[in-house]
Amino acid sequence: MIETHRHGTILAIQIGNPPVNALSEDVRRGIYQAIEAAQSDDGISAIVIHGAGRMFSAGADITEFGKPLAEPGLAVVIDAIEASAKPVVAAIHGSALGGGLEVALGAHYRVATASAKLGLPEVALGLLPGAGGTQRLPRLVGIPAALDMIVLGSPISGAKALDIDLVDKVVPEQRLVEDAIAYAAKLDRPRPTGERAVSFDGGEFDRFAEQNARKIKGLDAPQACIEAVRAATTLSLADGQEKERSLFHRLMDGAQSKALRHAFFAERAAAKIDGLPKDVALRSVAKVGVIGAGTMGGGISMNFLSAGIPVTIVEMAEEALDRGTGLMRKNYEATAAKGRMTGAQVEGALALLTPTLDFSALSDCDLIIEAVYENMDVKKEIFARLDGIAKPGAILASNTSYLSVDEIAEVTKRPQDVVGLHFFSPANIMKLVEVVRGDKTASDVLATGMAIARKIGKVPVVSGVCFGFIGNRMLDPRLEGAMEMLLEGATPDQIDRVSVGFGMPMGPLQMIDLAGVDIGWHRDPTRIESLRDALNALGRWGQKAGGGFYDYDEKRRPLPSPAATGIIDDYRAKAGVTPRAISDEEIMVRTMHVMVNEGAKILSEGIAQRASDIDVVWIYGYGWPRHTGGPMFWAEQVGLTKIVADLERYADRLGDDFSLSPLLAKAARDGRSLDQAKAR
Ligand code: TC6
Repeated sequence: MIETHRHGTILAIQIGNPPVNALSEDVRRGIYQAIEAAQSDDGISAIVIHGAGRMFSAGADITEFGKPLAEPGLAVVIDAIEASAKPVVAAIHGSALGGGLEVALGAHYRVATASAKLGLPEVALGLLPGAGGTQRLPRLVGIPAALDMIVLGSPISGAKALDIDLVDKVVPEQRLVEDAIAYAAKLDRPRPTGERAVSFDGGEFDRFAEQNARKIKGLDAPQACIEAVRAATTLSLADGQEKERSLFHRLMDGAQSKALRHAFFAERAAAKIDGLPKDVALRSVAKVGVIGAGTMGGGISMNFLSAGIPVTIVEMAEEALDRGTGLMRKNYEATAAKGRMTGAQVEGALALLTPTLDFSALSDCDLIIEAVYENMDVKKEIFARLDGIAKPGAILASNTSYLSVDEIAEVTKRPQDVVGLHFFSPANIMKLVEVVRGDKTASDVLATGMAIARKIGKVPVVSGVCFGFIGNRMLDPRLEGAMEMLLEGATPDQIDRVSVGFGMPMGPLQMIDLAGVDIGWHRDPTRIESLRDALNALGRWGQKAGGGFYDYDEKRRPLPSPAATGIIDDYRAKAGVTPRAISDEEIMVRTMHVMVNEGAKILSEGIAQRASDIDVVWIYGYGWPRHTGGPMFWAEQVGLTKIVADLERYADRLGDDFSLSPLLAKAARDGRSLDQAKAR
């Protein structure tokens, strides 16, 4: 775990705890003992702390959270580092995150590689840096930079860290330890961070709060982080740390941190595929083909281009191709205008794009993704053609959001090479990809699908084949519940407010307005059989048409719509429904609990491998509030018994299609989690 090496009079303490050098109990004890021993060793003049392997350290061992803390605690270790009578240098490569960066802040000097990542991401886990970070960082870099790093959790590079005086020297990676030792050899005294004063003018906190109000609203951890940093401006290091500790424990015991830590591990668990050998060899993907230059095809292509992978995009007509590539350029330029890309990067990405009308240009692609509209016949025709031209071993993927990947695969002579890669709209931004495992999908195709999705910065989740896969299948009862309650007397605003109040980016009806009220429906005014038909017949197709359930202002904010209300009232009257008052509780059950019920079915059928995969789908695909952990984690926190009781109470309003998931009922009855109930 901890190795020490002598280089003349310099002691190098090496942290070696793969894969991320987490500061587990043995690591903490090892560092502490090495620092203490060095104090009385006359042969040592200075100390260097560095990490073995990929990084300095990713911080506290998160798997130890929630258990009784084994001594020495991290704060004690870091205080010992700072109290060292011999100068201590932290030598940083890879990542120094959370407790890892706090160790470096306790050191007296810091050297880093230019590409190293330094950050305090605890806030993403619903915590604050609880080992002195909120007190030491402001003393080194000032309040504005400290607030950015601590409250927003944004990491910075070694090069940027040099600019803001967080590190003292930038050195090349291959000479990191050597240069740090040479640097340490020239130091003659320690320089404790805690003895520095914080410089500030008092206005920093208000300015920060004003600029970031939206990002931190309703979240416990950012508020506590601000309070802790504020303490650094008035209290001594020791008193500030006391304050920091009490805030840390309050967060650690709270529901939000528990959920956020769940989300962290859920995301990593999703990367693991049942029944797949861990060392399965991946297929190489050096060139990608995309069929369809619509919004989806264009968005999908951008992900690969941005990752430096060439894309051939195919359309049927010149006009559609030009429109699609034009939109990609526009999106890239908008990103550049926000300062997130340089002009050269935009041109570099677009230079990797080959637009063509020639289908056979796909013949040298390693991965071909079909992204045309949802129609089984069209998809079958495309896959049959693809089978004729794709090179042997190419992966043939469909971006279908509902249809059977197995049925699509059947039209080819290579069903083992077919997989679903379901991106979420807007595909260049949303992080989720459902990787759909067909009956015959080969292991290496599935593993490559997961790996390539990660390579382009996505969060992939494996789904089995069913109508709508994990995400959209759960969306259906949610949207249906919302539509029915409209008919029964609720207003769009009343329904959506419950979801938005819960923390969703938008309610179910706002979501339909965004996707298009007419998507999957018809616009024929002579066939009005549902509320949606009635809206479509009068041109209320959603945001794209200026309005659907809502009207929209120039900033695309939803406003109550007299026109939509008129259509709804009219349809309700024609349907002979007498409106009634609908409570927020009923809305909750009919838009959220029904999703949990569907999720439990998805789990019991093996469509999702584990409950937490469903959470990842909803967090990354639909903006489910991460601080509640995702729908299945949330349900388990509310209590499955309560979820079931609520569903049963409203059973007669849930429609004929509703049935309680036997797995959900069993888990509730036995007091077990859904995964446990499934395993039995
Ligand atoms: C803190 O420090 C608080 C201090 C106050 C104390 C009082 N602990 O992400 P990867 C595991 S809070 C335990 O796939 P990458 C991870 O689960 C901490 N385990 O790798 C996975 O395990 P699996 C603040 C950890 O190269 C494996 O390591 N720090 C930890 O894509 C590989 O991880 C953070 O929040 C950990 N701290 O990314 C940083 N970190 O293979 C959290 C990772 O069994 N970590 N694991 O599934 C990260 O952001 C990333 O892991 C990374 C490496 C950027 C360091």
